[in-house]
Amino acid sequence: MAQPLYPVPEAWAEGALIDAEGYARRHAASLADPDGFWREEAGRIDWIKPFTQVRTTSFHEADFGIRWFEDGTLNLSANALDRHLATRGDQVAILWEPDDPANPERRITYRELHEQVCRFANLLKQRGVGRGDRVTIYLPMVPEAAVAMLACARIGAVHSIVFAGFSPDALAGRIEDCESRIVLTTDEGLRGGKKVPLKANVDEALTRCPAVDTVIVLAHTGAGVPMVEGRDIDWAAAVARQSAECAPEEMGAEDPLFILYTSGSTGKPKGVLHTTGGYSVWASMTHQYVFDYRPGQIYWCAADIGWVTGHSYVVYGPLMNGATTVMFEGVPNFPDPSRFWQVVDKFGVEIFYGAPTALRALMREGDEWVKKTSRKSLRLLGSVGEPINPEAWAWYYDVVGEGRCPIVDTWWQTETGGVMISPLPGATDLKPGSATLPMFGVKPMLLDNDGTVIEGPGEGCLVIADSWPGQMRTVWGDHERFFQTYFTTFKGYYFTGDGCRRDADGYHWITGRIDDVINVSGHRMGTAEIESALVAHPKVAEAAVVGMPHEIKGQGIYAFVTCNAEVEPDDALRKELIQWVRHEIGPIATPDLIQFAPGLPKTRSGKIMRRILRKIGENDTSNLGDTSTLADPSVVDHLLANRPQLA
Ligand code: 6R9
Repeated sequence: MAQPLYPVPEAWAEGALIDAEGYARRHAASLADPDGFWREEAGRIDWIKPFTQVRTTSFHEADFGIRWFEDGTLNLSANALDRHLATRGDQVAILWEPDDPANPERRITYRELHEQVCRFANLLKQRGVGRGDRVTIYLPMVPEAAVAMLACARIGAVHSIVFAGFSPDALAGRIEDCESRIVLTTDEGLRGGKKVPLKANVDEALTRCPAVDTVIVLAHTGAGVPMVEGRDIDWAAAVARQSAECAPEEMGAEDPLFILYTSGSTGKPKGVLHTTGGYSVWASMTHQYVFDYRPGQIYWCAADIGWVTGHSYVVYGPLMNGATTVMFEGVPNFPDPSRFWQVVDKFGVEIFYGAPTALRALMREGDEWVKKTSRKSLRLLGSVGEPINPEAWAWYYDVVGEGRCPIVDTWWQTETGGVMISPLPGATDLKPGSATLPMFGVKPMLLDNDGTVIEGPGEGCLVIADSWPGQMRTVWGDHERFFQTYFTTFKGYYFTGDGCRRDADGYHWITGRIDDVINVSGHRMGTAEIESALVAHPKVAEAAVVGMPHEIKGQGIYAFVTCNAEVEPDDALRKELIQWVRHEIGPIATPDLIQFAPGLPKTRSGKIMRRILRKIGENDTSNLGDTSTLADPSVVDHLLANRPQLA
């Protein structure tokens, strides 16, 4: 099948940091001589003490370990702030756009950001936070979230950001897992005109977390929230008393930088741990090359800091590269579906990086909302979080970008720290829906289920053959789980959990998760987590959750629920279960469909045959495969006859 090809525009080929020839040459060099390549690339960082050892990495059990630049020392906040003061102290570092366009934006220069970070770092120290201590950040998209991250990095504390859309329960679990004693939050969050009771959520979570002795509360909406004497501190008042000087700690390259919890196919979310040196090099390098970034350009990544994209491409990557980074508190369709593009015009955004789910939602509202804005400042568009379907790609390219902006479709994961497979705008001809080619130092490979390497065109399980600097180092508190999860499915390789097709040009087409992880609006969710929330309900006996195609979310959540014997399932219970899951996990886990089922398809040994449920979820019931090994094949007929449809 011939794919449409969008060649690199001439202007990009001429002026870009990396052209096609440069990409091919440097990618080959990065694999042929990784030590030489990374020794040079790491020069982008101001090291306090230079490293002598580039890497000590092995994916094999006998000598398993991942260490980069290990005897070097540095401070990431100094690389994001102090190094810019002499040359761009008065340049805006963070350009903040509030939820409600009637409220004023905020422009924070590098000098101001440096001062705020120092003050906040001193406050953390005063509360007893030091090197290696974990700080839980439960903040909405306000500049203080970036201040808090950088302040942790400055003093060597390890931040763990919990998305401000998560429930008290999810928050409590993450506080407990990393044993943090301190939580940062606001009185309320604000999204699409709706208030989110963040401080109240923290209070509820902390009934389970007695070890937390400090909550720093930023007054954001000004709602008066109750403060617990001795535990809760008013952010502004406490910061005002701090010195504006705070020397950055000298951190080892392999000292922990942050933990970010992410869903896997089994059990509770994993605390993905990233360390300082390799992550800094990776976030900075990928941000610069993927976006062809030049210091001072107005750049907007629309991700929330609660996800890895917000870590690497709202805060760390851009600030290390001297960017003016836009931080948006709101949502794409408030007050109306023009909002993204109005903000682009207001600030003169040159580079916009967003998620396919938002594009699909906006596409449905019609082109007029886009066309009434100018967007003439835009030069480059990016996509992240899930596969972008060709329709959404075409709309992004033709309508939003008016055919003049390349789209970088960036494939990566929380675990990878930064972009792994992506076009470079001056180097790579585009094919809609393909993340195209690997970043420097990345060697993607396809394996079939028994581990045989697939050469040339084909489809299989996507693995990465060798380490890269931004790779996660461990699962917080469970190194064995790290090894088990990523390095045992295919011995000697990092297993991504994604399926992938490679075409005759060597382009990569991510086909989606091949484990029990679903991707809802670009958010990763383990089906097991939703199942365990459902079975925690007193009326539920058993639950199985699968993904289903969803026009806007990419995947929706389809839950099969078996109730306890005495329960008569009805619509009221369906609504109750939906509320229950929202409360247990958060609104992003809201089931789209709940099918009550007297029984689930099980093998004779009692294992749920998820393959069949997935097929029903996909509404692809023509070929359910072999059902003869089921304990009771009639269960399937009942499920098929009663499949609900999306409203
Ligand atoms: C950065 C981020 C990771 C999973 C990943 C894959 C999916 C991300 C993608 C993509 C196709 C892309 N994914 N980017 N699939 N094309 N450009 O999203 O991290 O939240 O950990 O999710 O998202 O399935 O494995 P994370």
